[in-house]
Formats: sequence, structure tokens, C-alpha cells
Amino acid sequence: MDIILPSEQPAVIKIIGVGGGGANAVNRMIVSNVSNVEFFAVNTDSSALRKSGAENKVQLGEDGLGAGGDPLKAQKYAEAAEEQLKDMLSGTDMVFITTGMGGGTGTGASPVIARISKELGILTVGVVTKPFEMEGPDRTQYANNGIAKLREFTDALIVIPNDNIFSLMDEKTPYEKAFENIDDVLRRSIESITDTITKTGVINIDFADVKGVLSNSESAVIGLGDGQNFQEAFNKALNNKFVEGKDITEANKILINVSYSTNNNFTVEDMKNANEYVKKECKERPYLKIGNVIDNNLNTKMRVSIIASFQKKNEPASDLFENARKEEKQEIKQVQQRIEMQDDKNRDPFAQPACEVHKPRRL
Ligand SMILES: Nc1nc2c(ncn2[C@@H]2O[C@H](COP(=O)(O)OP(=O)(O)OP(=O)(O)O)[C@@H](O)[C@H]2O)c(=O)[nH]1
Ligand SMILES: [Mg+2]
Repeated sequence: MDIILPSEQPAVIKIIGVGGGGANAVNRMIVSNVSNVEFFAVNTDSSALRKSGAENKVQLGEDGLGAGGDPLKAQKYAEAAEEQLKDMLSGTDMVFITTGMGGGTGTGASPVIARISKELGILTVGVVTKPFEMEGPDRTQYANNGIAKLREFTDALIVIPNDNIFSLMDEKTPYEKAFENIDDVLRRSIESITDTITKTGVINIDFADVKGVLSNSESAVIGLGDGQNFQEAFNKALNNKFVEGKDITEANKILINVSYSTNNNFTVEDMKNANEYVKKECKERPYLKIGNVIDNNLNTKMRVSIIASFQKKNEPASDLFENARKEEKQEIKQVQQRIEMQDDKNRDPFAQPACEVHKPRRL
């Protein structure tokens, strides 16, 4: 008798750059070959849209002349384009909305796109910047209002103040170059999540795991670090402060993804150290999952990304996680995991992890 196993469908992930800054950030992702995702640019400004490298473009408003720095105008344009935006979003598992907050289009249209996305049941994550202080108090005010609205409609919102990135740059950095660096931080933040989901191979942190951590969170932060060994990369990721928000040690759920080439090793001791750190330093005992990905582009480098989320009050982390788990229909995979865990049981020196820990398997 032939046994037919259900095929595993890859998660459909769309990255939507809204407004001028959002579109530029998406362009940077395209140039840097962020893979296994679809790119979209949404703008009120048709000339900026023409320059976008995204394969899919949506113009808001009829005249293509921009929103003139007016978020309300952009919001109305986006609401009028609801059907077009629904078409753009349908058939998607996860959406990233990225924008520079503080102007008209990104600030006004992003919350509308997020609302539609959430209504379609899509895991919706915002990755946005706050304007430089030197851009003036009005932009900051617009940005704060836009961020508050966007937070209402996203599962998780990652906020990156431009000044945090600027503080790492030389003051003589040309203005344009400063935005290139900011686009790059947006790229790395999003890529750290998409790579975690799509680059499988050794131990999986899959879409359901990411959904479990980011769904309906109050906020989320990301830490990224590269190093010559795990500890160096892990320390850098823990101290990587460009994202606004609470400290990782206050998180309710944490995913740690370790990427390295076959020239390198993620050892049992490394796993133990990460586990111990979370046990010792985190205030509440968070849900923890550690995964790894083999990426031969990294050569001798190791890369650690930490995705940490903070739960809304009155929503126990365990319930949310259970709900996300229930939605996972890959029963065959779960059976396989159980069998593998059984096989590994005697070899697993960490029988009492802080929470759930997946031990790397050597190929
Ligand atoms: N990451 C990034 N941010 C940018 C860039 N250009 C501007 N920003 C930031 O994004 C904020 C909004 O600017 P834009 O993106 O030009 O504005 P918009 O959303 O297109 O809005 P309108 O043009 O007013 O309709 C600015 O205040 C900057 O802080 C860019 O190239 N990259
Ligand atoms: Mg614009």
C-alpha cells in the first residue's frame, strides 16, 4: 500500500514597502537578494513607484502626486483602495509592513494595510522607523500617532528610531548614506525572521513557531549579532540596541536562531550557555526555542538572531502559544519530531531545559 504524506507548503511571505522610505528599504532587500518572499511597493507618488524595484506596485490616490506629508489624506486614499489592497494581501501567511514613519503616505496608509491584513487572518508584522529628531517635532508627532495606530492592527510591531542607528554612525556620514544604513537595518531585521522560517535544514524554527511568538504580542524586539564564535555573536545580539522597546530579559517568548556555515560548529556547550542565560537572566520564565540554519555564505562567521516578544497583559503566553499550535496542521511532522526526540533522548544532556529547546542534529 502506498502511503501518501501531506506535502509541506512553504509559507507565503510578502514584504510591503509603504511610502518613499518603505520603498527604498524594499529596494535594498531586493538588491541584497532577500529570498523566498514577494516584494510590494505601495505609494501615493507614482514617480517614486516607477523607480521601485518591487515586482508588484500599488498606487494609492488617482493623481499619483503624493500625499503632501498629510497622513489623513494617505489614509483616505488607502481606504478607497481597500479592494486592491485585499487582492494584494490575499493568499498570504505572513506580511511585513515596512515604512519610514513621519511623512504622509507611510504614516497614514500603513495602519489601513495592517487592518486589512489582520482581517484576512494574516500574521502581520510592522517594521518601521521613527524619524531623526533633527527632522523636527511635527514629524515625530505624526510618527508617534502612526505607530500607535499601527500597533492596534499588527501582531507585532518592531520600532527602530533612526537616531539609534545614527548614534552608531560617524557624524560626517552623508545624509543619503545614513538612510542606506537605516534601510540596511530594516533589511536585516526582516531577513532575520524570514531566514529563520524559510531556511530550514538542520533544526527547524518554522512558520508556526514564529507565529506562536509574534501573534498578538504587545511588542517585539530583535537582536542581531555576528561573531567568530557563538558566544561572541550571542553577546552582540543581546546588546544590539537599535530597536526601541523593553529588554530581552523581560520577554515572554524568545526564539534564538543560529546560522553558520559547515566551516563552523554550534556546540552542545553553546546550546547549554544560551539556555542557561535565559534561565538565569530572564525575569519571567519565557518560552524558548533555539534553532539553527546552515548558511555557507557565512564562511567562518556565526550569526545569532534573537526574536523576543512581550505579551499583552492578561493574556497568558501559554494560551496564545497553544492556540497557534492548534492551527498547525502538520501532524506527520509532529510524529516525526516525536520519534526523533525519542532517538535523541539518551544523548540529550539537557533533559531539563528552561522551556522547549530543540537540540541540533548533526548531518
Ligand atoms: N529607511 C528609510 N527611511 C527614509 C528614507 N527617506 C526618508 N525616510 C524616513 O521616512 C520618513 C518619511 O518619509 P517618506 O518615506 O519620504 O514619506 P512618505 O511616507 O513617502 O510620505 P509623503 O511623501 O509625505 O506622502 C522620513 O521622515 C524619514 O525619517 C529612506 O530612503 N529610507
Ligand atoms: Mg513620499
